[in-house]
Amino acid sequence: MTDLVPQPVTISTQPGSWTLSDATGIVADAAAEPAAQLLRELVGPATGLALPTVTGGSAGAITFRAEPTLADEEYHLQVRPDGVQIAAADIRGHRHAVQTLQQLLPAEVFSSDQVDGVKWEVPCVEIQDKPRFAWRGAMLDVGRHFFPTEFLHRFVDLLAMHRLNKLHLHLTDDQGWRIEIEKYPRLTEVGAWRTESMAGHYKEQRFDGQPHGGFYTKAELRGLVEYAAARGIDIVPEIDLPGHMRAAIAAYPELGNHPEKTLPVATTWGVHPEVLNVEDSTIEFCKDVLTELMEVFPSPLIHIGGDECPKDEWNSSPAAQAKMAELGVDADGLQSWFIGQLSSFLTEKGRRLIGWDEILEGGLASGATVMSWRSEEGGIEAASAGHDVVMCPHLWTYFDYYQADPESEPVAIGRLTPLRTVYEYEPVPAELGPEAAAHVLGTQGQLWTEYMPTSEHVEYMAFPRLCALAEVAWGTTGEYDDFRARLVAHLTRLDQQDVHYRRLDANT
Ligand code: TNX
Repeated sequence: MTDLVPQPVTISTQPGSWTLSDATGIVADAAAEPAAQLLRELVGPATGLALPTVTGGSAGAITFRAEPTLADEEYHLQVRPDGVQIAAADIRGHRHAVQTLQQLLPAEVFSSDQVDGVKWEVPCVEIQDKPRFAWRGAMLDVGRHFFPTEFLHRFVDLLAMHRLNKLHLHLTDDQGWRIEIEKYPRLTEVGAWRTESMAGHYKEQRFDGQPHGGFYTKAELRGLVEYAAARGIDIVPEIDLPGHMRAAIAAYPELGNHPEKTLPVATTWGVHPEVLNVEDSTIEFCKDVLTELMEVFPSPLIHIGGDECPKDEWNSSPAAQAKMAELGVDADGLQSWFIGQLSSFLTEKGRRLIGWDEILEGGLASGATVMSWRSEEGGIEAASAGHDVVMCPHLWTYFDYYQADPESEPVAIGRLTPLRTVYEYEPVPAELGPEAAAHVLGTQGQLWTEYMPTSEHVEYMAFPRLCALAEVAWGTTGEYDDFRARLVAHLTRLDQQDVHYRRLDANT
């Protein structure tokens, strides 16, 4: 099938076809072998074919070739009656070619069970392709709801299929702490559990009264990192601080501004007033947590959140006021100081800080990358000042918002982000000159999960909007109607994987 998502930069169809069969082998040198292995893993279950390694010149083979003149992530894919040629500078391009080749096969190739009676035929094509942006991602909030590790693996597969390359894992929030930290066991013993689920309607604050919780061990997360890396996906971990820390404060009240009060892990939606205090011991706690986080995640960028930190507790805390006086700053400046401490720490460890756009307030740490969520403004300001930015303004990239008329949809958070809106998003704001525009790394879709209690529901909110975002990030968007027509074919690939996506309707 030549209806691909994301659409490649150029694709030309030629007469004839090639067929994958039990006679097909793979030619790959050691550098391309992981891509060959990925191809076997992707097409093996449905086709039952082993795709053994063969020597160059074998008839009908799939040949991986190194082509150093190609750009980062670029690939050329040529399907001819006598075989498939794949060229790329490195493994990343080779992997993209594998994903594209899988889409060119009949949709049944996406089945996890063997499918008999299908001719695994691919039309002859020539594709030259490379992404526009280096950051093509999705953020999944596992704090508000916990999802099983198996789902994270499946989600990685679905991202890779769309040639996305970043999974930003929001690991902690007021309503749950989801990563094992050996030095602070109560973070998961206490912080990973709450007494009520958040599946109710936020406006009426109705909850179903069910306890909810869970966390990932370091071993599970290391396994996920490795699995994702083999599919070309980097995992960017987030510990959200100094706000959104109620689960941690429930576990260790001494981290908060009212250590005498023991609070439960939050069970309601919204921005909670409880934030970390600014004691040296709390900064040390943050560094200890980041140290263990870095042991699990090799990501050069470490996300420290920084969003929605209400300043009321600091403004009424004698200790925080003393700190502001000592530093000669207001509460925004205090947050900036807090983030700055962690930024220096990460830099010492050879990593860099990334945070939501509130980290701009009170002054941005040098070398920090900004995720611009409240609007495009933060991104424009940061890029103009020479900082890298990931554009994720909520009006286009929030997949926790409704995708159609709320009357006909399951409960979601307030606003509307229909498929077309996502598709029509342009990540580089027109006002940026070329130098600042080069700091726009790319974009990502946000899955805040207050109202996504199950993995199935995450899929419903994510797809097909992530299909649209993938094409925006790849940089090949055109007419919406053309995309929609390709999407109809593409959804049969998701059907084969039993993805619980939202169906298209006459209004989509
Ligand atoms: C704002 S976006 C938040 C999240 C919520 C989301 C709901 C951001 C950095 N913070 O905590 O889940 O709105 O749409």
